[in-house]
Amino acid sequence: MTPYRLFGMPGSLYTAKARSYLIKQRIDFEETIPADPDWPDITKAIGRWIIPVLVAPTGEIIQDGTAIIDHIEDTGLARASAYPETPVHRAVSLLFELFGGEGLLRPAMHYRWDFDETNIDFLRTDFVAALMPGATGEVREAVFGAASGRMRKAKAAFGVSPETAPTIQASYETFLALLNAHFAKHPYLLGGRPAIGDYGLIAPLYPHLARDPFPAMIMKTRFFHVWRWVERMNAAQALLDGLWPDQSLIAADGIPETLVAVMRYVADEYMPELSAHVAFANDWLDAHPDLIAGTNGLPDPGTRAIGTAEFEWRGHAIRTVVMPYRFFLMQRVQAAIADAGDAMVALLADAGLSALPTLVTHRQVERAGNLEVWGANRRG
Ligand SMILES: N[C@@H](CCC(=O)N[C@@H](CS)C(=O)NCC(=O)O)C(=O)O
Repeated sequence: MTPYRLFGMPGSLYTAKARSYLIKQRIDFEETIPADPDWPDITKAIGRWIIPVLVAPTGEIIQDGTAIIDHIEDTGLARASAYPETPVHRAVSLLFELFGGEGLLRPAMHYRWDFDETNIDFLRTDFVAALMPGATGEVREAVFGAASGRMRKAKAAFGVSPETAPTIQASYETFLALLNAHFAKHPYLLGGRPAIGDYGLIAPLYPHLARDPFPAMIMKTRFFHVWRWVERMNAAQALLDGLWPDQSLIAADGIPETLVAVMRYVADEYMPELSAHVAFANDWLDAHPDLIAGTNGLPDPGTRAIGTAEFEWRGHAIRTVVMPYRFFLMQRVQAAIADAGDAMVALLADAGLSALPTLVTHRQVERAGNLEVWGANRRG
């Protein structure tokens, strides 16, 4: 049987989430690149150029890291489900899926694109090898110029600027220190095996922050246990290093103080942005009362952003791009928090996240045909 095929790039943030999951589940898959001759037909089928894409042995095409994980879960091929069975672990893990995928874009983009002296030769070779292997001379420069130009624009849209750079660095080092303290005692976020939160966090922490030369040095020289977790997340084996007796999760649905400390960081770093984005989306939805359910409400169904929102982040007024996909991940966290009931109330308060369940967009975000679309129901 043809194995699964994963279309992505070694340096791609979101490819890392799907890849890590497929490796951990020991799925038979081949990874390939956008230069693959099958890629143009795939982009046509999904309506936009976006990675990762998983093509199943049946020919089914699945775009989006979460959708890829859920596809494998649904087929029953997962060795160890990404979704913890106990309610607190499930909610906390989904929180880290959201934060990993969407909350660390400032350091991911800053450390990739603002250290050209150290990074640029690596990035040029890496990008061209995936987009047009063998290209030389002007063609090579043009391929890299187009891709890097787009990404440098995205960097600014996530709030990276000369003014915010020192704060991004300080904040990222605080994050690494907290995570390092946690991983010094726990091989994965919740104990002896990865869950959905680990798969979310690996997205920025491997391809950008552990693989690009400049930030790799920071992680390896100063935050060993985070680096070792990155290594673990790319290995089929558990690599418990004697830290944990077996592949079980922390007993009794418990969340250790080292992880509560990381949750407090998530609250400080990300809640103002999430709140501003929800407020912006609600104004936008109110201004589009005739929006047809099942669409993104925009002329191009592949468009991912609805605008930009300003908010206060660590003493800076910054403006970032609002993408409904984030609300899709946020809704998953909120559903898990609701299911956990009283068990999450004190933990959310302790972590400074009590407002998270109250951030509600007037329509839900759903996914259909590999796209993000607004649901029919008006809420809030
Ligand atoms: N929600 C998507 C996001 C995927 C995504 O943004 N992928 C990036 C690369 S890491 C991309 O394809 N960007 C489009 C571009 O490069 O133009 C997922 O999790 O799969």
